[in-house]
Amino acid sequence: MQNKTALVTGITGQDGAWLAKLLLEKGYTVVGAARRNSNRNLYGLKYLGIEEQVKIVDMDLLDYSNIYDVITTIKPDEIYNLAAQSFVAASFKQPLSTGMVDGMGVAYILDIVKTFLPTTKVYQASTSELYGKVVETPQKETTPFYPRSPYAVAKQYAHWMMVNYRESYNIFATCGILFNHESELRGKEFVTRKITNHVAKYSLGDKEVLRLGNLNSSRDWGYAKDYVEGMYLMMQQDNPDTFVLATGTTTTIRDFVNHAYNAINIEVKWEGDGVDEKGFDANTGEQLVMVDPQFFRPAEVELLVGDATKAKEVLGWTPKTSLDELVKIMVDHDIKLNS
Ligand code: NAP
Ligand code: G4F
Repeated sequence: MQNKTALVTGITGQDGAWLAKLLLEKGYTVVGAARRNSNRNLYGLKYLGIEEQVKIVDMDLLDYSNIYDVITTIKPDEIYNLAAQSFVAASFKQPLSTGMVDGMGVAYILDIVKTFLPTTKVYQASTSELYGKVVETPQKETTPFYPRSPYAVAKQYAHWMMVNYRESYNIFATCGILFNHESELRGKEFVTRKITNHVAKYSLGDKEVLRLGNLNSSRDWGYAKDYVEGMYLMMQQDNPDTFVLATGTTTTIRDFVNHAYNAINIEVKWEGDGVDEKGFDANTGEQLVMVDPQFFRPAEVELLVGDATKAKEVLGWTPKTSLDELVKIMVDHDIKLNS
């Protein structure tokens, strides 16, 4: 068993909860950092039965002095920086605050570590959104970046600051370039959870039509519980590095809808093109899905599919959960939650 202290930022988010659970199982003392909020959401920690075991501290990535106080008081062995304004669509509406949190927030952490705790290991949540308008498929560690949103641009700054501090100051600054990973703890604004929550409600009698944006974009979706194992393994290495975590399979939004309705034994039949495309229940003819342009983005990332060979060879990491299993976990959970 480990006798280490980990500081996990973004503890109220999806990955924060899953990672905290894993680290507790490994024997870590886990301190979870959350920004002050009038109504703090600890649902994930409660759901995983670990609310009492994680000490929560107030830490806002916008505030250097706050980050300094927390890090120098706790003196963690490992910092997992999962906090971010993580919703790509919102970053087009809030480009500046997204840049401050997702970009500058990481620079603050790195500089505090470099100056006061140079042996503390730092993990940064980099993202497949860095590949954006992809220049190579599948995408791997050496694929050049082409960010397509203020979110991805901010994450690119953070990513290169990690690499720069690693190379300049010998800081253990490791980046996980994670492809989309989902779970029953995913925020309901993200497309997978929006779909599974809608399908769950549909199965319980709420017959509203599901409104979606771009049905053609394609994502490499895995299960968050599997991906936090990869984060932990990256931090157990002797040297800092960058790793892609992905399943290697890509699926369109349209096909994710098919999987989700299949989980409640409905087959979807698609008709029409572009904004006129609609999904119907193949048996009853009832309309299930429509396209709503309000969910289009100013610039889209059309295709992501990752190559996680390096993570497999160096870390021994592979994803364990198939897309069908993931969809079933999410739909079943949302049916329970809405019942
Ligand atoms: P998430 O559920 O949206 O969680 C984000 C967390 O960041 C929340 O706890 C949020 O707190 C916190 N946060 C936001 N602004 C903050 C601030 N100013 N100061 C302190 N905390 C702040 O995201 P996730 O899916 O767990 O993702 C974890 C990380 O991985 C993020 O950095 C994300 O960008 C990155 N990532 C995610 C994926 C994915 O598919 N999930 C893939 C690649 C990379 P509140 O509860 O107060 O909002
Ligand atoms: O679920 P999304 O909002 O996730 P997105 O943009 O891929 O970002 C997520 O994954 C990234 C890793 O690649 C993370 F870095 C990031 O923090 C976040 O976790 O959208 C997925 C796709 C997009 O192409 C979007 O245009 O789904 C498309 N989409 C179609 N209709 C929709 C909708 N997205 C949302 N959120 N809502 C829709 O109605």
